Amino acid sequence: MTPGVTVDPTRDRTPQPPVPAARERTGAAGDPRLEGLPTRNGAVLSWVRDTARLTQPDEVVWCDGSQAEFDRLTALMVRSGTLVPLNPEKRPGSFLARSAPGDVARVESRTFIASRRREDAGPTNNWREPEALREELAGVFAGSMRGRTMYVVPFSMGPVGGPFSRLGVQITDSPYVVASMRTMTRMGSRALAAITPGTPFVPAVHSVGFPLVDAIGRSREDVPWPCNDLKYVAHFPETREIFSFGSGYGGNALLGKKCFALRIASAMAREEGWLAEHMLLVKVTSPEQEVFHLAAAFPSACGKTNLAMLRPTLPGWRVETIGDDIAWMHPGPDGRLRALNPEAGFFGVAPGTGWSTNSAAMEMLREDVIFTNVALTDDGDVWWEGMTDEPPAHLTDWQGRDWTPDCGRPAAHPNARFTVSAKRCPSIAEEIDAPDGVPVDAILFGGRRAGNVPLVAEALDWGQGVFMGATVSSERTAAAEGAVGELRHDPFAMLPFTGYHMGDYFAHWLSMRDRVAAAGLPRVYSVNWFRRGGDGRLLWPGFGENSRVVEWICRRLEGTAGARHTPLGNVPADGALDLDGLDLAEQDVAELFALDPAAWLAEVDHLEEYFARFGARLPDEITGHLALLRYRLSAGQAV
Ligand code: OXD
Ligand code: MN
Repeated sequence: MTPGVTVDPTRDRTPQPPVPAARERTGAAGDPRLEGLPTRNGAVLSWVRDTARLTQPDEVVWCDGSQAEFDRLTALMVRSGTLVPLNPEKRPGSFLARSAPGDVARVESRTFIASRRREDAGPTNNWREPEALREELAGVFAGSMRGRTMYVVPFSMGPVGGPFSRLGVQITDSPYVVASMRTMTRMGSRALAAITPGTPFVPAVHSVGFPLVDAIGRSREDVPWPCNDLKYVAHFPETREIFSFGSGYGGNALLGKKCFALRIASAMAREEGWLAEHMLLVKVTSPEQEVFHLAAAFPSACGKTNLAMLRPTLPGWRVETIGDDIAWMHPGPDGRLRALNPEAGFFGVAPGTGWSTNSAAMEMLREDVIFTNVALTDDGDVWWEGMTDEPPAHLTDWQGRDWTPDCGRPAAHPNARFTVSAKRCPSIAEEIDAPDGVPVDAILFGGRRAGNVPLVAEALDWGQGVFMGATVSSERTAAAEGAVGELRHDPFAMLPFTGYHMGDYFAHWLSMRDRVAAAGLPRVYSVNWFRRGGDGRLLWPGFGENSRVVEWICRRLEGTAGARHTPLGNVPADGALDLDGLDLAEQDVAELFALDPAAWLAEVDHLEEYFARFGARLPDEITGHLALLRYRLSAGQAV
């Protein structure tokens, strides 16, 4: 299938711009002249021209991904007030951006999946009829870039030219997005050169929706963080296209990330027999120099970056980082499931990241970082809750207001972020650039659960593992809109990121059993670092101590660690989890694995109700696992 060549017929009905479009290099009125343009790919050129005709920018700039281009853009944003340069002695090469207060997180309520049939988007997505949505989008994008520059940003998800890599081109009117895409993807001339005529690419159109000139030519001043109250994050998985309007923030605007690498890629993966997942990826080396690769799915802001950059407290163990958010997993020619991180940088949650919780991340953030919505110190550095135990006496908060520790407001927004190249990470594994990825030995599913879910449990087989993924739920965090703390089902941590029907997604996961040799299938585990005791205290110290759970998993893979059966899967046998040197009461250890059948039976009831939403598309095997769990809980049986 060749995406990106479709010219939306609704665009032709849009009134032609009163101002000349696409001056720079593209000739008058967006008419492409081939000489001087960095590509001769007609599909790219006509799509760029059509988008320029619709959005009516003052000029079009083709991005090459160079340092000089990045420096030009950051200088421009410093002049416009979008970026505050940080003190070069404290934080070299780094900047602070403050977003508009209404543009601080992913907007799930305005995230759309447009498939011809409503049932193909399923009950967990906001469905739109594709032609109606195209028409609506043509309306909002018409003239949306007036007075601005339109940037054309070619990028590759995965190393350019790799067998599992995919290409995209984002059009955007936000220089912040261009600079961030350069960090987060392989962006620029090499990616564009790889999009030869006929090569599929995902076209992604983005506008902050704040034109500087209106339809009758009146101008207005720009603002440091332009955006629009009306937002769309729209996906067309069948034609593999993305449109995003009204937000300049994170996953709404850096379209290679959630939009392409998860929502569109999950639909591609289903068609083509692979998996696009919301997972971190690490390489673990044991004291005996055995290497294991683990992929782990957690809902947003549940400590993925911390696990991805784990510094084990157990002597002799080493964890290297391959990815912190997304893994693409393909059946490899070696009969294994091979995973790659399609991104090239980290867009991590800053609050909660500190020297005592994630020292690798703190080292990574020493230079060349764009921070968004963190607080500014009086000496031109950054601060956020959790960075140090003692807050500074005075700060400028994420909205530019004076802040003191007793003012009753957080200094950084809870979803404040850093954007930094993976190359800056001290624990980065060289395999981040391996075009064919790494073989996956184990997959972990986790959530933020105060009760019920044990510290770790091992699935007996792939089917039970898929059931574990399907039953993930987690207390809500600040990464998306909604009430923080409320429990929500988040199957495979993919609830906001699956580009098609969730029931079909479960079935696709089950089908991987037929695509990967039995011996090559990863083992599956559920983990929960967030269990609380009856008194509300977190029972597990987490962070570096999670290496103890990682050790047990690796020893299970080797076949040397003991386990005992429970209705939820295998948990460590007495003494099999190394707790040496941890000041953990026996009672707390028991509570970490406690299984209250009544509470679990209530959870099974909730799951049954939740799964009923998927109707006939829920695989029988999932229903079977739920029934089996109910039976084992009521019969007081082990697995
Ligand atoms: C993220 C998210 O930004 O999951 O990674 O929300
Ligand atoms: Mn994420």
